[in-house]
Amino acid sequence: MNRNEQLFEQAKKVIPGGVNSPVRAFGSVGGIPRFIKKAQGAYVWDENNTQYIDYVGSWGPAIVGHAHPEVIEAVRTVALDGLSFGAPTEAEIRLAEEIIRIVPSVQQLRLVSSGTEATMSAIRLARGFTGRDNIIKFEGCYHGHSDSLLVKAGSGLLTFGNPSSAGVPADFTRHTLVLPYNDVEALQKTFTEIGSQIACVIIEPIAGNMNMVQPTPEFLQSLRSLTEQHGAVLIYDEVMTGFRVALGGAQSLHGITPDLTTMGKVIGGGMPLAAFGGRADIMACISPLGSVYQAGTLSGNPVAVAAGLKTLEIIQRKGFYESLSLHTQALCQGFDQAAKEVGVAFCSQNVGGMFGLYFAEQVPQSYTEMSRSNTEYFKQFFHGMLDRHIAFGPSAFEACFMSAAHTTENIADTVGAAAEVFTKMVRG
Ligand code: HOZ
Repeated sequence: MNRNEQLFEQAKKVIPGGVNSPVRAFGSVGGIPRFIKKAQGAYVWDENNTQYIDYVGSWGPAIVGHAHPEVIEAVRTVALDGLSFGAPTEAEIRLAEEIIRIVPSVQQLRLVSSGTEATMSAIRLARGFTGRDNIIKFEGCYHGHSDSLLVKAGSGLLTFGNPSSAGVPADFTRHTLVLPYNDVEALQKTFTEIGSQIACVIIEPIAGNMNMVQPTPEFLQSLRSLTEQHGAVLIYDEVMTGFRVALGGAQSLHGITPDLTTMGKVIGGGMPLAAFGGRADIMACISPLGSVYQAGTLSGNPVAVAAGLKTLEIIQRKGFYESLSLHTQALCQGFDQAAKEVGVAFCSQNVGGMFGLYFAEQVPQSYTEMSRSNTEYFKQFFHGMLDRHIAFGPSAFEACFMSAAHTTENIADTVGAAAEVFTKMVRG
C-alpha cells in the first residue's frame, strides 16, 4: 500500500468517506484521492512525493499560484500579532474599500468566512429587504450547502447524481423555485405568474459547478429587466468567478449590474474568507443597522484579510489578466487540437483564468446538456492525466483553474500528455 492508500484507509475510520468535502473522495472517477502535503506555484505534491501540475488551484483561490512568497510573508507578519480578535480591525476596512473600488455595484459589504455563508446571508437579506419568501435559482448552479439552496444543485451533488440533499425538510425548500439555466421563456413565465412574490434570483453569472456553462446575453438581460420590473433582488454569486474571469468578475464582462454580489475564493488568497455586498439601501437592512441578523466570530479574520489584501494587490499588477487569459486560451486550444487529431468528441471554453473541458460535440448551455456529456471518457481522461502527473478536479462537473504561476512549458507538457491520453482513449 502506498502512502495515499494508507492515509485514505486511516481517514475513512475517522472522517466520513475519508474526506472533508465530498468531491475530494474520487467517488465518481474511482481510485484513491491524493493526500496533498505541499503546494508551490503551479504544483502540488502528494504524500508519495509525486509532483503534479495543478489545475484545481484549491477550487479557485490559488490564482497567483500556490504559496506565493508575498502572500505567505503577509500572512506570517500579521499572524505574529494574533490570529483572531473578534473585533473590528483597520485592515478589514482596507479590504472592503479595495473590493468596492474594483466592483462598482458593491457599495457596502460584509466579510464572512465561506461562500456558503455569503450566499445564505445574501438570500436572507434579500428576503428581509423585500418582505417576500420565494427565491429562484437555476438548475446545476451551486451556491453552497445552506438548506434552501440544496435543490437541483451542482458540484458534489451533481457529481454523485443526487442534486438535492436528504436532511432538508420539504418545508425549507418550498420557497425555492428552480428554473433551467439560459431558459428565457421559463423565466418570463415565472415572473408573469408570481413576479410580485419573488424575493430574489440567485445565479452563477458564469456557472462553474456543473462544469463551466456561460449565460447567453438575452438570458442575462431578461434576468436583469424582469427582476427590476418586479422588485426582486438580483444576486450574482461570484464566489467562483469574482476576480477570476476578469478583475471585476463576470459582471464587468457582461455589463449587467446586480443588486447584491457574493464573493469568496480569490479574495481570501487561500484563507477562509468570503463576502456579500451590493446596494447600500439593501445592505442597510443588515444588523446592527437593520433587522436582518447575520454574524460570525471569525468574520474579517485578520490573517485571512492579510492574505486577501496581498492577493488583490498582485492581481492588479500590469498584464496579470492578459497573461492569465492567454495561457488559459493556449491550453484549451491545445486540448481542442489534440482531440481533433484523434477524433475524440471533445470541446472546451475559457474566460480569464477559468476553463471547462467537455467530452461532448458542443459546449453545453445548461445542466441538461452538460449531463449528456461522456462521463466515462472524463474518467479515463482524469486518470490518464493523473498518471502523467497532471491534476484536474475529480469530477466531470467542475470547472478548472489556471494560475499566474503556470508557465508555457507547463501548458505544453499538459497538452502533450492530453494528446497521449486522447490517443489511448480512442485506440486503446
Ligand atoms: N464544491 C467545491 C467545488 N465546486 C469543492 C470544494 C472542495 O472539495 O474543496
